[in-house]
Amino acid sequence: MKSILENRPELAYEVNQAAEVAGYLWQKGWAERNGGNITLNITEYVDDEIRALPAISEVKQIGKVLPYLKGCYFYCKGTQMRMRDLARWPMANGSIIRILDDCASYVIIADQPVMPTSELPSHLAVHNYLLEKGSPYRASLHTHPIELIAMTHNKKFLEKDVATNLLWSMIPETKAFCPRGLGIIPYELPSSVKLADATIEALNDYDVAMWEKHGVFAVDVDIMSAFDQVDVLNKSALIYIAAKNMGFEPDGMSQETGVKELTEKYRKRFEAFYHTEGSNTDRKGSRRKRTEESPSFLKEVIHSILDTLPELLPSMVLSKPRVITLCTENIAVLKHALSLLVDFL
Ligand code: 2HA
Ligand code: ZN
Repeated sequence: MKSILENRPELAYEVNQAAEVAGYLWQKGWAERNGGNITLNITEYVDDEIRALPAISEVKQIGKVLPYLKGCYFYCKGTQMRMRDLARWPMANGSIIRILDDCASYVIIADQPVMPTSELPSHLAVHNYLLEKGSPYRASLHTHPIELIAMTHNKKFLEKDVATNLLWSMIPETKAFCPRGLGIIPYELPSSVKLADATIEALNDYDVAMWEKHGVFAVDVDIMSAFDQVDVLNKSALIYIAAKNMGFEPDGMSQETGVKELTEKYRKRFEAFYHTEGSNTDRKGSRRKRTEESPSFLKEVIHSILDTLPELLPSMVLSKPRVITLCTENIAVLKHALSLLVDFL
């Protein structure tokens, strides 16, 4: 049988990235049995031929009305499927669905009638929210990272931003690549509406939400970037635990050191990236649309600096920014923040 991925290199690239990430989740021990979920909004890769494909399942209800998903298409991990199997056979352990015009139901269109994850309503609600707020994020990941989950068995790490600040202070990468930190969601039943609603609320302020004693939910432009955010957070947790195992409380980096290192690291990445830009192609030689390697000054430096300013300058009573859109007012705030930074450096 012909796969929907055939002769569609961009769509195949996204789905193969999900397979690659699924393999990492299994290798890291974060995906026991059928643990974890991946959903990708692949609507931008859908052509007229895909739009004309017939349904290969009956119409299924989502259980919610999600108006921003009208006519959208998603790749979803299958219910009860294993990440380690999805890593090798993404289209036998996941499927592509079309949201119908009532915004409340869907059908499976390819390759096989694999029923999507039981967490589909919460994943789709998150995608609906991302589209509603104009976010470029198209991928969502739920997984069970061991050390991060272990931290949520201690009440002190459940307080707002305590875990985030500790994890950021372990290595500069964590703040650079997870600049919005880890939002904590108190325990709720898996698959519950309450958990989905709390996740959406947390995603206002964070890209990664931690479900107490269960796992993380991360969103980003693509699935590899969502994985990277969880990976750097868990790496920090491992460093913290390693220090504790050596019998001491780690010093942690001050926010000031972090800002300097972020700026220097960004400059090096920028220079390296723009010297090698010509080789930014995939294995088949066609140009990639997006790459997680491209440096983002806004994400890696400005977000982090703005997050740091309220702590550096408490007298200014600054609050942490949410998503930065470049309107005149925000540009003025950015300029002000940068002038403070220049003084500070
Ligand atoms: O779908 O991890 O929490 C598998 C899960 C649910
Ligand atoms: Zn789970």
